[in-house]
Amino acid sequence: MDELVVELFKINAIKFGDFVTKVGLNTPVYFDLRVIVSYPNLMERLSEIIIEKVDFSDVKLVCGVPYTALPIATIVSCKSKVPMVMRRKEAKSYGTKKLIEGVFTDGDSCLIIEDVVTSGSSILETTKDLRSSGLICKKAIVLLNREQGGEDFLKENGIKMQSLLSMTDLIQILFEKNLITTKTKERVTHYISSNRVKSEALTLSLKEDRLSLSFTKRATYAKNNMAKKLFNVMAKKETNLCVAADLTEATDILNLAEQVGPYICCLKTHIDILQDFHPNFIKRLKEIAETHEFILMEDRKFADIGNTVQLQYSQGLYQISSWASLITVHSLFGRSILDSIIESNDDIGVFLIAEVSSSNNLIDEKYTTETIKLGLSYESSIAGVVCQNPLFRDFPGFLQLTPGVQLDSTKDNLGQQYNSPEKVIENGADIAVVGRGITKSADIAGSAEQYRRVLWDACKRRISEC
Ligand code: 5BU
Repeated sequence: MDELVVELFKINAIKFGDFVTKVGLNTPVYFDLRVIVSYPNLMERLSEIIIEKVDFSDVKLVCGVPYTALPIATIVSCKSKVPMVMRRKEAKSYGTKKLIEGVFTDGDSCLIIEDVVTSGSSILETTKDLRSSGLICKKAIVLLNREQGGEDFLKENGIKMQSLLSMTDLIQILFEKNLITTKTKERVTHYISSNRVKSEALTLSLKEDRLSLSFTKRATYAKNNMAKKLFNVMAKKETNLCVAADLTEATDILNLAEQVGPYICCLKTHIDILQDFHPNFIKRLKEIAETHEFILMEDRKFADIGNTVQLQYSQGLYQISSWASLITVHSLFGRSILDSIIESNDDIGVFLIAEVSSSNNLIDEKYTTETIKLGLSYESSIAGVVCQNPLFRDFPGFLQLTPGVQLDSTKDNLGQQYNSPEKVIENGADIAVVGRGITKSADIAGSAEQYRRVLWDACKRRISEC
C-alpha cells in the first residue's frame, strides 16, 4: 500500500490545498483518481490489490460507480473473471431506457467498486438502480475511505463497505515518506475529525422518485414559483384535474370556470378561439380563479424565433404575459425561445412539450430526450413537461401534465387519442387535462367532481405503491 500511495501522490491523484467536494464540503485534501487512466501499471496494481482483498465467494457480478471507478472495475472483472454490469447514469433521468447494461438474473449479488467515499451517496445511488433492477448489493470495495460518515451511512442502507485505505492511513504514509509537512498532517487530521456528513442530510439530498412523493413534499423541491404554487393548490384542494376550456364564447368559459372551479387546480385556455375576447373577460376570469384557487394556463404552444415569441407572448390583443401564470412552449426552437419568454416575464411557469397525444405525430425519442434536458437546464422557469410517459422520475420538482384523458372515449375523429384517468396517472401524470370529457357533459360540475375523484384516488394509490 505504501508504494501505491506514493505513486498516487506522484501522479497528482492526491492534492493538498482548498477544494470543494461533490457534496459541497470544503476540504484541505482532495483525491482525484481520474488521472489514473493514464497510468496502466498503476491501474493494474490497484485492481490486483482489490482482488486480493475481496472475498469473491458470494459475488456474481461487479459494478463500478460511474465514471471514475469504471476502468478499475473493468480490470477487476477481466482479472478475476467475474462478469461486470454497468449502470447508465443518464437513463433514469431522461427516458425509459435500461438502467443497467450487461447480463444478469434476479437475485445475483453484485460487488460495488468505488474510488473515494465521503458521504456514501454515490454508492447508494448506484445501489438503488442495481437493486431496483433485481440485483442484491451488500458489499462495496473502495480505494479510499475519507472517514466522514460514509461507512456508517452505507451500513444503515445495508451495504458493508471495505476500504483499501483510510484517510488516516494515507496521511500517515505520506508523512512517514516525508511527502507532507506536520502542519498539513495536522490540518487534514483536524478537518476529518470535525467534518462528518450527517446521514439525515444525505437522505434528503438523494434524488427521490417523484411518483412516490406527496405534492406538499414536491413543492419543496420545485425551483419554479408557479410549480410550487401549483403543487400547494393540488395538495390543498386534493385535485390533479386541469380543465381545458375549449369554448368560443367568453360567457361560456366564465360559466364553466365557476362550475368546475372547486374541483380543479388549473384552467387551461386557447385564448385565440374566443369570438368575443375583451380585457374585461380576463379580469372576470382572474377573479373566479382567485375565488376558487386555481391557476390559469394559456396553452399557446409557442414555437418561433425569440423575437416573434416575445411579441406573441406580451403584445397583441391577448397580452398573454399579463394574465397567464402558466404557458405551454414547444422545445423545437431550443434555448432562444425560453430566453425570450423569461426576458419578458421571469415569474412564469413554462410547460415544455415533450410528447403529444395526437396519433401519428412526428416526435421521436431523441426530441423527447433533448426536450427534458432543455427543461432541466432552466429549472427556475420550467414548471414541468407536457408528455404521455414518466420521462423524468428523478426530478420531483417538475410536474408532468398529460392531455388526452376521457372516461368514455378512446379517440375523436381528428386524431386525438384518449387514455382513462387511471391509465394517465399510471403513466406518470401529475396533472391530467380533461376538455370535452367535461365540457360536453350535461352535468358539468358533477362530471368535474367525478374526474377529480377518480384521478385523485389513482394518484393516492400510485404514491403508496411506488
Ligand atoms: P380534449 O377535449 O380533452 O381532447 O382536449 C384536450 C386539450 O389538451 C385541448 O385543449 C388540446 O389542445 C390540448 N392538448 C392535447 O389534447 N394533446 C396534446 O398533446 C397537447 C395539448 Br400538447
